[in-house]
Parts: sequence; structure tokens; C-alpha cells
Amino acid sequence: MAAEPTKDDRFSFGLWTVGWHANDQFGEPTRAPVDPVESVHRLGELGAWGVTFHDDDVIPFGTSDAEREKIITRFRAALAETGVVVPMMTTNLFSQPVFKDGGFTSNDRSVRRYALRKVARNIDLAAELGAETYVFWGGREGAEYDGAKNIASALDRYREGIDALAQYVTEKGYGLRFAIEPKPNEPRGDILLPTVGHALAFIEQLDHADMVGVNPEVGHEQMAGLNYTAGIAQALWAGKLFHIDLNGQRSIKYDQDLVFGHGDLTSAFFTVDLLENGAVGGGPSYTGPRHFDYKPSRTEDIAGVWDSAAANMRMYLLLKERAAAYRADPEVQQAMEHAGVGALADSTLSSGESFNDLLADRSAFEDFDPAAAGERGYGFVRLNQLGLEHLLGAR
Ligand code: GLT
Ligand code: MN
Ligand code: MN
Repeated sequence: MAAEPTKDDRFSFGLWTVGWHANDQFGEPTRAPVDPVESVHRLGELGAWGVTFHDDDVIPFGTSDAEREKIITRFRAALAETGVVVPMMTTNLFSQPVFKDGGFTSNDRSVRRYALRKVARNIDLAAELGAETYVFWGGREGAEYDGAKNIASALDRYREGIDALAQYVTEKGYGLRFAIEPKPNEPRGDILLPTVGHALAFIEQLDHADMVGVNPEVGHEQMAGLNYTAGIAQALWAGKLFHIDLNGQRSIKYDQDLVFGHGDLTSAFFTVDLLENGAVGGGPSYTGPRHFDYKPSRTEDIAGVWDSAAANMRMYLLLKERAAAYRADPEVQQAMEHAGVGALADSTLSSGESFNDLLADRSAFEDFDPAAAGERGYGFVRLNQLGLEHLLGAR
């Protein structure tokens, strides 16, 4: 049995997750609104370490400045009472009609200017609350019609927006880093920066590239048929895995936001193995929050909201325990050795060897027997079977 979650596990939840009223495209809300202060208390009691939120999750859109201050004061009191921290914050640039064509990349310049101001105001609050990461999920940054959006201009404006805000953070001396969250579609037909790879390439074009990374979400990569574990491994390799959104998704369809592990369980196992144990043979590891971005299904009542929140942490801890057993199993270690998993960390040229040395090495080519090397069995299936047996608790 996995341990109960504690603050040392650094589990965090978006307030929009448990706070979702369970309205969808086809139906009315099935639950009453949850007071964010109540969520802080309940999540803290369940063992969560942190909460994250959009400006509008805590301070309803259109609130006056005076009322805003009162809300913030009450929210801070809940944090102080519970010891729950705010490791990440973000901006809602997608719910209000003004953002129907996007925030940073709306075809309407006045909307783009308004979006930057909305983000800057919330960044000030994020710095005040001690957040380390500021997320940018551009759900409305995109289009349905190819003729309606100049993608090059949109990317120019996206870059301009992120760079201007990064400059603002730098000038203010805030200790914040930015994390871009990719998603292929929904709510827009096609969203800009649809995958981890697109986001990483975009970041390289920024003036402030050093302070910008990614916040990959399990379901968003899987909606595009991509391998989440491989995606975050590349982000780690690039030094850009600043934050993660854990949840579950069952194949290529609408964004399900299921409990972590309730989608592709095998993939979740290898995700936790990578996050907790690092890559076999070495590589950078992830030290950030274990953040859940799921939605308690529309079928659940309020008890089901808190049960499903707890289920995320429990799934993570169970998988962490299974992954530790997998790594500690001598048979697994032997199978990894046989498969050459760790050997991939050896450089292809020896240290000090030049490319000309390789050209002169007859054993590498003239005397090499490719037919013999082609006979090697790597035993990847046996290794995977051992992994699945550990996942099933059969070993
Ligand atoms: C929205 C989206 C999530 C993002 C949130 C951050 S909001 O619910 O579906 O994936 O992480 O803006
Ligand atoms: Mn997300
Ligand atoms: Mn999602």
C-alpha cells in the first residue's frame, strides 16, 4: 500500500479542477460552485502541498479594485491557516467574449494590448504570493479557418507578448519563470504551439529564452497521438521542463482531463518512473511540483470531487512505489543491461577521438560485420513485460 500523500510529495492542484461546475457543450452545470477558500482547506487536508489558479478562478472577472483586495486578503488568510503554497499562477485569456479570437494573437490590436495588461496585473499578484512559475496556456490562440489567421504574424505577436512580459518580470526583479502549455486543439480548431516540440522551437526564438520553458499536459500530447513520456524527456533534455500537468486521456478524442493514470496507465507508469528515478543511464531529472490538471467528471457530486482529487495523488504514489520496485529488481537490471538501455549513454566517439580517427578505425567499418551485429536480439519485449508485471503488482 502506498503511503498517504504529504506535503513532501509536492502535489499541487489547479483551483479550476475541483472548482469546475461540470458544465459542458451539451449540458448545464451539475454541481454548485466551490469557494476557492474551501478548496484550499479541503486540498490541504487531503495532503496537497500547493494550489495554482487563474486570476479569474479567485477574483471573478470584472471585480472592482476594492473588492479584489478584499478577496485576496481572505484568500491569503486561507493559505496562512493551511500552510498551502501557490507554486504556479496563470491568466484566463480564454473565457470572456473579448478573447474569442485569442489574447496575444487576436487579430484585434486593442484586445492584444488588454491581454498584456491583464497578465501583468496577475503577474504582480503571483510575485506577491511567492509563485515560481507563470503558465501560458493559449487555448484561444489559434483559428478554425486557414484564411483567417496569418500564422507568421500570430507567432510574431505571441513572441512579442511573451518577451514583453519576460522583460517586465526581469525589470521588476520577480523570481518567476514562464512555462508555455501546448495543446493541439479545443477550444480553437487549431491552437498555435500545438505540441511540446512546437513550443520548444518557439522558445528558441525568444529574446528571453532562458526564462521560458514548457508545461506539458499528459492529455494534450495524447490528443495528438504523441508519447507524453518521450515529450517530457525531450523537454528535460532541453532544460525546459519547468512544470507539468498530470491527468488521464484515453486516445485521440476531446480533452478528457481524467484522473492521472485513468487513461493510458502504462504510459503513466513510465512517466512516474522518469520523473522519480530519472532516465536509465543518466540525464537531467525533474524537481518541480507534481501538478494535477484534471476535471472531476460531470457525473460526480461534491463527495466525488474530493474523492477524485485524492485519487490523483494515490495513483501517483502507487505508481511511484511500483516504479521503485521495477528499478530495484535485479532481473530488470539484467534485462536493461541486455537491452543496452544504459549503454546508449556512452558517447559514440571515444573521448579525445576525432572524426578522422573514426575514419581510420577499420574495426568500425572495413572489418565490421553488420550481418553479425544485425543478429543481436535486444530483448525489449522481455524488459517491457517485466515493467508491466511490476505495474500489475505481479512481481
Ligand atoms: C484550462 C486548460 C488547462 C490549462 C489551464 C491553464 S486552463 O482548463 O484546459 O489545460 O492548464 O490555463
Ligand atoms: Mn493543463
Ligand atoms: Mn486538458
